[in-house]
Amino acid sequence: MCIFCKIVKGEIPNQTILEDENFLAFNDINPTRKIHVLIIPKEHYDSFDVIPPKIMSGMTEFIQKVASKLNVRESGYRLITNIGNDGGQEVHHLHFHLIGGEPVGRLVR
Ligand code: D5M
Repeated sequence: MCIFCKIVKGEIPNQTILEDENFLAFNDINPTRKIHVLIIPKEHYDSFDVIPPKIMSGMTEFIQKVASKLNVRESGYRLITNIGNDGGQEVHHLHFHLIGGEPVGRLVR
């Protein structure tokens, strides 16, 4: 079973920010910004690339609730989802990184 499925099942501890029947938001173990939260569907999907589009509508609403709870909707924040090898994905259970709490900078090469 993947590490995030174990978190969903409560087999690995996490710092939960928000949870509902279908989604979970918890602090990244290795934060890159003042706020670094991972948002996942409880059901396992390998990545964004394979999710049924209908999952995203619930996920969008949930992410907005997480942003409200973190109080970053006015200041702004960045959402990232890494997909596959070139995308730098390490955990193969769909997750969005929500980073913020400070200016996160531009995407530059
Ligand atoms: O990012 C995977 C992210 O998952 C990475 O930022 C570390 C985080 N991670 C890994 N294990 C845990 C646990 N147990 N709790 C919280 N966060 C965790 P990726 O987009 O796949 O590169």
